Amino acid sequence: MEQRGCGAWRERRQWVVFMVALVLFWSGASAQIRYSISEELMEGTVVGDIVKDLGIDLSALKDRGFRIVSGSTEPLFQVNQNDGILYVNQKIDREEVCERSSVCLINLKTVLENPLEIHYVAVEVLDVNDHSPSFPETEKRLEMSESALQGTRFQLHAADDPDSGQYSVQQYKLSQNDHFRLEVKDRGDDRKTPILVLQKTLDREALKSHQLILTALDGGKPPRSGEIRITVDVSDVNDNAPVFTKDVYSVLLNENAPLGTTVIQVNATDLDEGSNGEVIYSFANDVQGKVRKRFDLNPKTGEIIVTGVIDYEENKIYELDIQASDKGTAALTTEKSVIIKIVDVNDNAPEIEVTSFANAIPEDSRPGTTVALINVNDLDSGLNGKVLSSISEGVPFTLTPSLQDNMYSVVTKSPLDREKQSEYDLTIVAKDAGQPSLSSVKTISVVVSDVNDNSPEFSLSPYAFYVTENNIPGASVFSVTASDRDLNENALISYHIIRNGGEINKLLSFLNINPENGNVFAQKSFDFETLKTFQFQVVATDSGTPSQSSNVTINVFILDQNDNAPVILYPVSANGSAEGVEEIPRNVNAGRLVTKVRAYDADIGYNGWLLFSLQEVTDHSLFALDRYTGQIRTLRSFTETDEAEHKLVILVKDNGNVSLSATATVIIKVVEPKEAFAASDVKSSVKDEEENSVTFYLIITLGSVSTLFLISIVVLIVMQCSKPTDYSSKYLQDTNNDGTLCHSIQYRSGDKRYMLVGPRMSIGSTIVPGSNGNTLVLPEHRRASGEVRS
Ligand SMILES: *[C@@H]1O[C@H](CO)[C@@H](O)[C@H](O)[C@H]1NC(C)=O
Ligand SMILES: *[C@@H]1O[C@H](CO)[C@@H](O)[C@H](O)[C@H]1NC(C)=O
Ligand SMILES: *[C@@H]1O[C@H](CO)[C@@H](O)[C@H](O)[C@H]1NC(C)=O
Ligand SMILES: *[C@H]1O[C@@H](CO)[C@H](O)[C@@H](O)[C@@H]1NC(C)=O
Repeated sequence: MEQRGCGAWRERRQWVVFMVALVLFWSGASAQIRYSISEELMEGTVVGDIVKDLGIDLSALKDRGFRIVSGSTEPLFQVNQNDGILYVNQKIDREEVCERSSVCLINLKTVLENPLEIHYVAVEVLDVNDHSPSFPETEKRLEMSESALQGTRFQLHAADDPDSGQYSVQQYKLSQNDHFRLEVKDRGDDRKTPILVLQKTLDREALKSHQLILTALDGGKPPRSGEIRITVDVSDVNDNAPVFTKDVYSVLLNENAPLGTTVIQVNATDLDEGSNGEVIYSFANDVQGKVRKRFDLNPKTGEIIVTGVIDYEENKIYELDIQASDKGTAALTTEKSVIIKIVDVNDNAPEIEVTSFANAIPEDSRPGTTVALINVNDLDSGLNGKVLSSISEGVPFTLTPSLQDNMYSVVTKSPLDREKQSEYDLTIVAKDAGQPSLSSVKTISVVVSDVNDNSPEFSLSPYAFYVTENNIPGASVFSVTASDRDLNENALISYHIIRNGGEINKLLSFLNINPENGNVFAQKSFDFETLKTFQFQVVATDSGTPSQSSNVTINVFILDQNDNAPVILYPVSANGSAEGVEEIPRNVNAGRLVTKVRAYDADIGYNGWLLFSLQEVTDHSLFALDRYTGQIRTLRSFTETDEAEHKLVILVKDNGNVSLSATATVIIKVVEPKEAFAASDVKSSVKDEEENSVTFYLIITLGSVSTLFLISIVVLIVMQCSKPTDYSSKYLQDTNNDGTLCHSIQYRSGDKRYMLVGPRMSIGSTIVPGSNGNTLVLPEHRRASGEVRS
């Protein structure tokens, strides 16, 4: 710099010298000359040829002494004594010598002695641009609010330049920027003050500080400059509202979310600084209380948490208006909606409601009859609310969906029968399609009401009753019962006997039936000997409308009682008593048939089974009576000593429980062989005639008895077949070896025991009362005494 400066000055020296203007002022006593030099000339630089200019003889210099009067010890100028040239003795700084005066003149006084001659020389020091403008500081920090208005001014320190005139500060320049421009206030006196003017408002958020460089320039050519770095810090003003980071806040939340669940976190940012940029969150004023009960907003973090029960069924969507405010003194606020969509969870079981219900349905209802209407509801939505309803299996009911949503009818699907099942518990299950699915169950009881669809049923069909003859007139002989599977009056039975005219009607006229209980009364005693069996029908009618009835055939079998005593058929005397006289030849051999007592008993079975015995006899060694046949035979031949007449009293006894008997008296006369023979011929022919008529009579009796027996067998078989299990029946092969009954069949029915008596193998007997069999009613305890009887 100095080198360069030195070179510059050397160049300029010529130019300075060249520029010396010689002004000579001539006055009376002295002349004045004036030189102009630039400041800062090098030591020894020639100012001017002062001697010549003053018109002094050069030779006089040494002789007379020529000097410059100067007060200072170090004079600025010197005169060369040899050639009279004025030169610069030391570097002259104009600013030092003249300070800020506009014309810097240094007045020199030269003295030439002998004679004293005083000359005045003025040297004008001309300014040179040797200083750059400078600012008092190199850096400057300014603070400006971003709210500062356009045109705001800010005065800066002026730059200083010691040079004067045109070399002083002439202009300022501001570095390129958008916001500021420079204004310069000229106060004259070479003093120019720069003023920073805001030409475009500041935005701290855009740029927090602005770096400017202010340059001051002087008027030199080239100009010299000085700089100051200006930093403008923009101070914050709460001019930015918080901004939410998302345009839309939308979130799904499961219902029944536990308390404290974070739903969403909202986030708003504020570009401002400090408290102007500190954001707090809150619910907007229009958020209802019921929403505030369920959600809470953390004012600092913006988290929305669950604080209440979230029920999809109550509210499917929440729209919360949220505010974000900063903490500036005039707080700015932004609102945003947060949409919380509640997701349905399958938390509601379907509900079954029976809206109408017929609690009794007639059993004759046709399939498809509606029994109940049910309404199935599920508060959930979607699959969680989609309900499948079903009815329990195995019942004759089904569910049919109705036109209305969620409505079902319970209808019958097949015919009902109250008698099979009178009540149904229908279990209706409603199940939703959620995962896991929920279901509910409802049971309804359906009662099947009775319809008169069953006719009465007799306990037996046909009935067979065994009635002992000689019953007490007016007493109940037997009873029939019928049952009806229906209910109440449909099952209330009344009985009556069918009387449809004809012969049987006469018989039936003495039979009555109690319409309520089916007891049958006979107004008359039965007589086995006149009527052995008959049949009639009883109708049972229920009281339903229309009523139903059914009939049953009743077979009545009259049982014999031992009410007939044996009747002696032979011998019979003229006056009707059982007496007879037999004559036999004296010479008969032993074993000769004398006669045969014949008897008849109208009863049957044991009651009619006759046994013969000798009640009285004159000589036991002579005659024997066959117990079964009544034949009287000789035991031995007669001897001379035997009497001629013998009397035999024969007891004929039936086998009834209380047996009845008759007696016959036979007088046997022993005659001489010849007359006896003749007599016996006559007798036998008479006897044959008698025998023939008896035989005929017996055939008829036997025929009817066998018919009755056959009927009895058939009836018993039918009874056996129709009720095989109810009776502990068993056939017992009775090998009763008392010699009277060869085979009999005992049949047990209830507490009665029936005995079928088979034909007896009685050789040669004329009257075989039990030969066609009969049915005897033997009470159980009679068995032992039965044996005794024979
Ligand atoms: C909010 O958003 C800003 C800017 O995106 C981010 O820096 C900040 O971490 C977010 N705050 C939260 C709590 O997410
Ligand atoms: C008895 O019942 C039968 C069928 O069970 C019927 O055919 C008959 O006509 C009935 N008799 C009377 C008299 O009602
Ligand atoms: C048989 O007689 C006894 C008493 O002698 C009597 O108790 C019983 O009932 C009678 N049995 C019949 C079937 O008549
Ligand atoms: C018939 O009657 C009985 C009594 O009833 C007599 O005892 C018999 O002698 C009498 N007989 C004759 C043949 O008359």
